Amino acid sequence: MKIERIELHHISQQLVHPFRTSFGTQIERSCILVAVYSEGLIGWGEAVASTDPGYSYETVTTSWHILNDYLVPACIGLDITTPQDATHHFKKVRGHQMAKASLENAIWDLLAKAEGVPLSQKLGGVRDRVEVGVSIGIQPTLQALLDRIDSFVDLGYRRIKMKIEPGWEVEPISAVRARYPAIKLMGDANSAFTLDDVAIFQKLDEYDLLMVEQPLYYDDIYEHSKLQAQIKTAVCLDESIHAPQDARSAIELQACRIINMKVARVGGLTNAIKIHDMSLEAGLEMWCGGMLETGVGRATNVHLATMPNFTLPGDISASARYYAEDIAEPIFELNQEDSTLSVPSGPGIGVEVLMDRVEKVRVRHQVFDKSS
Ligand code: OSB
Ligand code: MG
Repeated sequence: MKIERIELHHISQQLVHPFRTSFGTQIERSCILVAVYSEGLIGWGEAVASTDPGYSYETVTTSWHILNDYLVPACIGLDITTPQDATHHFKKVRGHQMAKASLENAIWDLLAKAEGVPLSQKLGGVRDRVEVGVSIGIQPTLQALLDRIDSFVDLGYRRIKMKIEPGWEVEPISAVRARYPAIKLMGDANSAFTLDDVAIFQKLDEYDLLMVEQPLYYDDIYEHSKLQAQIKTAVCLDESIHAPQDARSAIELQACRIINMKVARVGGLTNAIKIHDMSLEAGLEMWCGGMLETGVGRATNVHLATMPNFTLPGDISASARYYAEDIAEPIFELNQEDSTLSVPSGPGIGVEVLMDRVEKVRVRHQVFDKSS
């Protein structure tokens, strides 16, 4: 298929509830929607970098720059039969995995649509519902935390992730565990601790957590291996895994027992599949992380999570947990009886982007075609 046209839509939407992590509070959520046109079809992908470089060095501005000046010009006019025919040209750019992923994932969607199959089928997915949980930000008080968790448990969520940071760890986790003795519970530190804090994690061993996510430095693998050796709870790596090479290091150093797979963080679905297969072979468990995506990125995640080694519930909550009005339809709703989302069965990612909604929240737009 010839890539005839690519459009970038930078949009900005209000979250229904502020989201506080150890690296900051988000209330306004920006992203770039990437649309790839060929033979009357449109493939969609989402660049998930935030406004600020708090989670990653990438921002919505750097993603725009890398897409606009390098990745999109390298793709326009290409004749492709596989996503790699396009991503091969991304090698000229180091890093910027979120920018790369948005365009690569749009191409996967386009090719799946051309074949008339759901993206999950192209990925070798094995389920039509994926288990999900909810990620809960740091709250002003313990009572506010318990109230917020109650509201999500009432909605049917059966796995709770709490954001933690120094001073907000043992006490809130013990309070939630006391209230919900059997719920699947975990903490995500977003790199807020150091190896000097081992005693805190040894204390957390008492609360039967599914895992602790990214406790240490955001690019570290080695020190996580030192921590994992001293605690019973499984360490899960998020920020530190950017590529299959990082997963290899983590496996060989026994730095974690679980990987949070964010397709955006690893540069797209091709790398996601490689890391999936490496983890399966090494006996590491895996789950699908989230970046507060719109319906486009959420749909990609739901398809990805159908792959066999996604053995733990993902951070892919229902659309209404994030946005009052989403830019794609149908929105994702929680199946309350089993805390799952259903995988769309149509071609590609299986959701339709609502252009009138996109235009309403759009702050920047760029069109590239063969002649430009
Ligand atoms: O660390 O997993 C994270 C959101 C933005 C940036 C980083 C993270 C998160 C989440 C929310 O935890 C996941 C979601 O519900 O999309
Ligand atoms: Mg995380």
